[in-house]
Amino acid sequence: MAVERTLAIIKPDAVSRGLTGEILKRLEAAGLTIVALKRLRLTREQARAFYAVHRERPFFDSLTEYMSSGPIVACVAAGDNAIQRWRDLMGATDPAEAAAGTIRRDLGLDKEKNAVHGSDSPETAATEIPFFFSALEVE
Ligand code: IDP
Ligand code: MG
Repeated sequence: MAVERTLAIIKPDAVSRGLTGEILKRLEAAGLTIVALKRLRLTREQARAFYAVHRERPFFDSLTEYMSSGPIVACVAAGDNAIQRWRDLMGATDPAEAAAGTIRRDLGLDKEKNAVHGSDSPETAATEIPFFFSALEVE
């Protein structure tokens, strides 16, 4: 299987609660490799651009306000089947519905403030990674 790359984000609710290390530890413990990493704060406009696919959804304004409310940690994780493996580690969107032992179940606050983001397909990863990282910044 080819090595894949996925964009992982530690969202503001998790960064502000000091969960960055715990989440990166889970990512690495699962055998994924961190090939790029940065901490930053999105502007409202940048958050709206990143989540543009959701612009018609009722939660778009709240989501983009929240995602620009404080610092995030963006990471490129690499490994065999990295996209699906990171989605499995994250768990379902709503922490209340996420499987036991997943990041969202253990650490998420609610369906919006659910601790982490992950690309959902190779096509999405191919646009989400360059949103945050230049080619020079990804190993
Ligand atoms: P995903 O992050 O599991 O891929 P998406 O459906 O792509 O879920 O939604 C993107 C993000 O929007 C979610 O991670 C969550 O933060 C937020 N979100 C999704 N659905 C809802 C909702 O029904 N209410 C509030 N926020 C939501
Ligand atoms: Mg999604």
